[in-house]
Amino acid sequence: MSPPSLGFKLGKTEAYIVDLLREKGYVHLTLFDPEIKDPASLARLAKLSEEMGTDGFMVGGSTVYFREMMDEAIKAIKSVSSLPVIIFPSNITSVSPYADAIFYMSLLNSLEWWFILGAQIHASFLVKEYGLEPIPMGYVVFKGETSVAAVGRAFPLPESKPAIVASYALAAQLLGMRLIYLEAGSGADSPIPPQLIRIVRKAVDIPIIVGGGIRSGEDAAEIIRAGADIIVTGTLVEQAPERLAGLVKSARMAARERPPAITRYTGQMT
Ligand code: 1GP
Repeated sequence: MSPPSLGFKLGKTEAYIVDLLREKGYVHLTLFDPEIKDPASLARLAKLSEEMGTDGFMVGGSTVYFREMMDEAIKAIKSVSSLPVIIFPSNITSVSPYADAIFYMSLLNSLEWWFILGAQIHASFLVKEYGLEPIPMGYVVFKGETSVAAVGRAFPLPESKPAIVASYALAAQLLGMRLIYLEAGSGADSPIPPQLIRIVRKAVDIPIIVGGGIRSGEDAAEIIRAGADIIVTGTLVEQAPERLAGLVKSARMAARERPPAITRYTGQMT
């Protein structure tokens, strides 16, 4: 069956992600926080991550307050890799002209208008001026003891209430967002539980991104089997980059064993 027409043309980075989802059933993104590693280390880790099978990079951090840090980090990654670099913004200071794309995201469970819509309004003309490809995304945060929850004034969603979480994800889809990101927070003790991902999978047909606390191949495989399309790891590459190859391999095998998860772009039903 041919994929349904979307009624609009995807940008280059989003089309690359969708093509990978069609071809191999999942995508792995490596997150770099410019506050944690200097540009030279980032370049080294980016090269290594590409060799180990990552599909692209996200750059951002909850407490990156200086645009220059974003610029230098993105330039360093781009100097060694041609994989796409996507801004993972925490505020308007994250908007750098050197990236390929930006997750144009709304922190749906923030208690503050600024993180839901305010920063997006303030950054809109900047994104246009820089020619960044916006990828509209809903973002929900779990677990209180993380930087993202504190900085984003998030009211963390309860992992034990999947129906509530699914209603946030479905609202994101109905509002026209093309991705939903379930975030445990960088450095979280454990990843988002698979049973929660399964319920969200049933509710939406946009791709699901899962990140935070994913450290092992088994974590990654479980998350993929539960229905995630895109997995993000950050801390693993900062602390034990040699383990990335194994994680990517497990994710690839898990994706091969399951039916294609997304329906919106592939036209296949879960
Ligand atoms: C955080 O989901 C990402 O925004 C990655 O988390 O650093 O725990 O891999 P980790």
